[in-house]
Amino acid sequence: MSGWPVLTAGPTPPVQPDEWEFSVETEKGQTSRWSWDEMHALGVDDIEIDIHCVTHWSRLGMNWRGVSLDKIFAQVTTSSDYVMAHSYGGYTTNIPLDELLDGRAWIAFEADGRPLTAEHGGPARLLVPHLYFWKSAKWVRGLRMMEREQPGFWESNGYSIHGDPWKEERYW
Ligand SMILES: Nc1nc2c(c(=O)[nH]1)N[C@H]1C(S)=C(S)[C@@H](COP(=O)(O)O)O[C@H]1N2
Ligand SMILES: [Mo]
Repeated sequence: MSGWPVLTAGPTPPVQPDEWEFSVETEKGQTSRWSWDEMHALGVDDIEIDIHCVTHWSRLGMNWRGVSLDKIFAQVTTSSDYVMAHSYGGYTTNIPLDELLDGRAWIAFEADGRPLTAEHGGPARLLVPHLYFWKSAKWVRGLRMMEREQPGFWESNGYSIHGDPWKEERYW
């Protein structure tokens, strides 16, 4: 897709929709799981947003399609305030739970009217457009609840733990 750079640390993991599974594991070790079809059955939103990468590019007015994290967390009981997102291939990124709620984060499957390509995180990625794009974990496979904030991949490699593009929170 023109004007949309690919930024991946490492190889693109091959993940098929029929083998993709998403899970949320709580601090008590309870795990909820959704298959591709179960995830779609939660209800799909159309989203128009801008994305911002730490390396100074933005892509404005993108159309995405995905399931709101509000729908997922409606089915999860947790008292933790922090989340570690995990991807197929091993990438991780940490996000406070409240940043993922209130219609601000999705499990996204489509961008600009097409299924996400593998290099952009297909079949599914996290989409948290109000934070820097490294929080939008490609090939997302699940979230783990954490009682204390811990750094993910980029957060322990020099980027801000929070990642708000409007506050210029780029580095530790
Ligand atoms: N699994 C995974 N997700 C990832 C990354 C990665 O290396 N692996 N890079 C992050 C970074 S730094 C950015 S800017 C965006 C880039 O997404 P794009 O390649 O679709 O533009 O994905 C984020 N999500
Ligand atoms: Mo990035």
